[in-house]
Amino acid sequence: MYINDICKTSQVLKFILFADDTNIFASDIPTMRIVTLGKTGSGKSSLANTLFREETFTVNHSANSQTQFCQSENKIINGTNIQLVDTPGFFDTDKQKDTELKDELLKCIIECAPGAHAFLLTLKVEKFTAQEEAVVEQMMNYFSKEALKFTTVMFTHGDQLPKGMKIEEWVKENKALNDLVQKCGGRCCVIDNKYWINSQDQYRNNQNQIKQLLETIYKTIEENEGNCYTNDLLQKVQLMKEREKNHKALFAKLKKILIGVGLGTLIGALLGVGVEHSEVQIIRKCAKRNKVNANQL
Ligand SMILES: Nc1nc2c(ncn2[C@@H]2O[C@H](COP(=O)(O)OP(=O)(O)OP(=O)(O)O)[C@@H](O)[C@H]2O)c(=O)[nH]1
Ligand SMILES: [Mg+2]
Repeated sequence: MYINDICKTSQVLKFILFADDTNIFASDIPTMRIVTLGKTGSGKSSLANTLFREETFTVNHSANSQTQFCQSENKIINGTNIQLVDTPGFFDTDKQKDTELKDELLKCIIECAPGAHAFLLTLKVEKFTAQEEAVVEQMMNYFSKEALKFTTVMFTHGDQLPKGMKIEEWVKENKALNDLVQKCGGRCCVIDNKYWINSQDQYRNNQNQIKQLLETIYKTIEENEGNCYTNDLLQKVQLMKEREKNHKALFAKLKKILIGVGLGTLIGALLGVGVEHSEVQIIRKCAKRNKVNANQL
C-alpha cells in the first residue's frame, strides 16, 4: 500500500501521527520514501539516525573522508513505514569521484522509484558566505519546480542558532537563504544531531523537532494529494523494478544501458530538471550507442 492510498484525510493523518509502532507489520502500512540531499558533511546521515532513533546510517567523523555510498533503510515510525535513502554529497564538484557517485546515484534512483515523497535538503546553521551561496545556487540548478514542492530545507547544527531565536527568524536575516526556503514553500526545520538529544528546552529538543519534521512531511504529502515526486524516467525504473525484483541485477542492467550518461544528467533524472524531455532521450540514445535494447527502459 502506498501513501496516496491512505493519506487523503486528516483523520488518517492523525492515525499516522499517533499510532503505536509495536505490532505493526511493514507490509500492512503505507510506505513513505524520504531522500536526504546536500553537501558532504552537512549532517545528512546524522539526521537520518536522529529520525530513526538509532545509529543505522554511517556517519563520517573524519575531516577528510566522506560517504561514498547510498544507504537505504526502512523503519516503522509513527505507524508509517519510512524508507530513508541517505545519499552521498552528489553536489560536490570533485570530478574524479563522478564515476563512483554515478553508481551510487543509480542505486538511489532504483531505491526511490517511482519517486520520493520528501526530499530533505540539509544545510548547516552557519554563516552563509558567498561560497555557501554558490553551492546552494548550484544545487538549485538540479531541482525542478515540481521537485521543490516535495522539498523541506533541514538545518543541522541547530546549536549555532542564537539563543532564543527560531529558525524562521534566522533564515529571514539572509536574502539568499530566505529565497531558498521560499522556493521550498516556506518549509524549513532545525535540528542538532549532537546536542539537542535530551534538552529540556522544547524548541531545542530533537524529538520535538523530528515530530515537527514529520508533521511538515505529512502536510507536504497532503498538499501533493498523496502523490510522490515522479517523472517518466522514475516510472520506467519502477516498471523495471516490478519485473526484476533483484535490485543488484537491475542495477547491472541499468548501468549497462547508461554507460556514457553524465552525473548531472542522472541528478536531473532524480530531481526532474529536463527529465520530461531530454533526459529520457539522452538515455535512449546511450542505450542505442551501447547496443542495449532501449525498450528495457
Ligand atoms: N554539532 C553537530 N555536529 C553534527 C550535526 N550533524 C552532524 N554532525 C557531525 O558532522 C559530521 C558529519 O556528519 P554526517 O552525518 O556524516 O554528514 P553527511 O552529510 O552524511 O556527510 P557525507 O555522508 O560525507 O556527505 C560528523 O562528525 C557528525 O557528528 C549537528 O547537528 N551538530
Ligand atoms: Mg553521510
